[in-house]
Amino acid sequence: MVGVTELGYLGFGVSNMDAWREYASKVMGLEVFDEGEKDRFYIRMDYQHHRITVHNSGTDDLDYVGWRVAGPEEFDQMMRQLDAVGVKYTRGTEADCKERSVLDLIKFLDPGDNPTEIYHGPRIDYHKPFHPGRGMHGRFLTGQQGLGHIILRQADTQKAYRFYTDVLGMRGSVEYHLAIPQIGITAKPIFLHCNDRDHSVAFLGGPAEKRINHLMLEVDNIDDIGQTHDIVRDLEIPVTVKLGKHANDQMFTFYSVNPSGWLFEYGGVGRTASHQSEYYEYDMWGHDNDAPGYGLDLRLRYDWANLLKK
Ligand code: MBD
Ligand code: FE
Repeated sequence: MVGVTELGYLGFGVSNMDAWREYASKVMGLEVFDEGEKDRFYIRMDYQHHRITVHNSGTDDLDYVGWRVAGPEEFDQMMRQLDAVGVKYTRGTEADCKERSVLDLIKFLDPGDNPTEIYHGPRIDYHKPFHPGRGMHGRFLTGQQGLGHIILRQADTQKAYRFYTDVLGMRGSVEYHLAIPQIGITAKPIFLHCNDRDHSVAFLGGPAEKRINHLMLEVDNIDDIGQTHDIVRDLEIPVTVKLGKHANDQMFTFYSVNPSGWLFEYGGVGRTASHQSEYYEYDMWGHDNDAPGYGLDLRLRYDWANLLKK
């Protein structure tokens, strides 16, 4: 049994390419470049040729997710693991590999019908140091921990959990029990890891308009979190979840809306995966809701008014 090793690349489909170029570089501080193709541009976060391809496809959603495996042996074994459970995949052609800048890849749909790719051998441009789209105090934290984490739509979170653990080799569990009194249910989101990043993918459950709820980008310097938050606020970009600290990855983050109407979570200075299951009823602090309607209208933190009632 082999497992994926990192969340390695993403493809976004967007309707407003110019807004995305500005947003990625000037708001989020990412490096943006193109290779003269009219229908796409690339986003860098580190030495990898690109981490994100922004396609002029008009979907305003996640178009595909790329999970890395260590090398050719693991790639072959992963195909056998998919065969064993009857997942139909297509092998990337030479042109597909060139398009993604990888040595080899396969494409298939995950249990939630999210276009998923497994690859090995990303192109690394060590001659081209990462150059942020605006001043940064530190850097994006990627490396062995991949590009960040994503929250994916799944019609059946238990089925998705089984697939990502038993077939893709990830580990994790339900990590929160969050009461939602308005609808009388308890949300039980699942978080999965495949390296030292606390989670690389999570499933909230429940209906969602888009495949992706958010992409989390991690930085290694608290001053970048403050500066990016200032920029977002000054540009009056809606913040959906205010600054706060999660219980699981203990990262100091906030969530704001990107030009496609889904969310970027920006933060860092937390902890790595504990590699043993835990669950929480509350975040550490903060993360109050602000702009509603982006699929994260959850009360995450403890209500300290209870302190006086008891
Ligand atoms: C996360 O990264 C997150 O997005 C939520 C909703 C809860 C815990 C960690
Ligand atoms: Fe998150």
